[in-house]
Amino acid sequence: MAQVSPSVHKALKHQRIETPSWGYGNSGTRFKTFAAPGAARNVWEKLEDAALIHRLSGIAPSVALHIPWDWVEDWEQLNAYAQEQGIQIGAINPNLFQDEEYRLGSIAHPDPKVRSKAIRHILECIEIMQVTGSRDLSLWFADGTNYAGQDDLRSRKQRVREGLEQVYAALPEGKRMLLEYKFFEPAFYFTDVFDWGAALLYCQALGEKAQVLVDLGHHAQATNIEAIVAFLLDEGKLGGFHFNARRYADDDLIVGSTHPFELFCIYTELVAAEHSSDPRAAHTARNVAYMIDQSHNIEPKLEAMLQSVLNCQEAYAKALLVDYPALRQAQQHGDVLEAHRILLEAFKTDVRPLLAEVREEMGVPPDPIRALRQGEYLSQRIQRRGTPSGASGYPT
Ligand code: LRH
Ligand code: MN
Ligand code: MN
Repeated sequence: MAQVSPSVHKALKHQRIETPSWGYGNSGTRFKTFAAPGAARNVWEKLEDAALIHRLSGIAPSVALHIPWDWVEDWEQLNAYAQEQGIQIGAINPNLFQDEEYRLGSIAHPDPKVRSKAIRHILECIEIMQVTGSRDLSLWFADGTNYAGQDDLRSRKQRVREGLEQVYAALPEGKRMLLEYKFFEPAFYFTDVFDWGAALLYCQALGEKAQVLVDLGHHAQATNIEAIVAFLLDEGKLGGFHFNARRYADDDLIVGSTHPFELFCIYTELVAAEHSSDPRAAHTARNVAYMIDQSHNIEPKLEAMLQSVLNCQEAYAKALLVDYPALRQAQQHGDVLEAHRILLEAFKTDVRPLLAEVREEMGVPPDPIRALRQGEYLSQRIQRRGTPSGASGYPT
């Protein structure tokens, strides 16, 4: 591999990926949850596991929480515990889908009492963010309808807009609201925030603290996600990612496992925007929240999470190796295949030696997966935790 510039090393050391608390507990599909030996049983153990992934990778220093799955009485205490473990609490995800009242939706529900309950829960999450120091409120609504005629679609749109406005008004300075879209499930006829365009319209109407969250699993198979990323960056509205692999739709398996080229192309859009002369795109790219949203069913949880973090690292490393000036020149000359080959050149580079070097410089194991497998981490957890049965903190 040709000499790599120190700026690539520097960028790799600053890469950040947030892992989700719900990926460390037992979870499954709606068909079955297989109990994983040593899986985390509560939020404390989830934080312990997230901290291990950070110690092994060096680039996963925060963990997202889902409320009330991760409910505790004393948030100061949880925050202090996270810090003791060497990590931070990241995005807060209100849960607006598991309560009886949400049968017909949360903020789009026809009954104003249910809508108020949903808003109260989100406001409670904003208070938690104040204690945990979280920057991002991560909003996903399971709201939708199953049958044509079930509810009035324009009224639902207005209710969502009103609800989001109330939440936005309560967001303190320095906090952001990330709005996640999904084109299907659990409702299959209509979903209230069904795509990036709908999410973007809401966020544009709300103001600059509202941005769109792109979950890779929430798209139809042929969707060009990197194009969505480019559009949102250009509008200053890309707030964050939920990384996973869309082959599995919402079963949320290892990112980059089936579409590594897509993940690389997404990262090239981000790297290009970060270095662009357009201040809005550059600022937006620098503030993107990179988060994983996965919960593994049959594979070992710690290893799957670590693999996901490393896949993002590899995609980012390759994106950093793209010769962007040459790419722009080929594009301007209309040299279709030269431009494409410039991307392929970087994508096909074996970055494993580079990453091993960077990891050594960072003081983390050069091969984190091997370190995880060879260490006592899992056996100690099995001894301490046993094999917790049933799902913990994930809808099945
Ligand atoms: C919904 C979703 C959303 C939830 C998470 C558990 O499919 O992607 O982000 O909060 O899964
Ligand atoms: Mn998600
Ligand atoms: Mn999802």
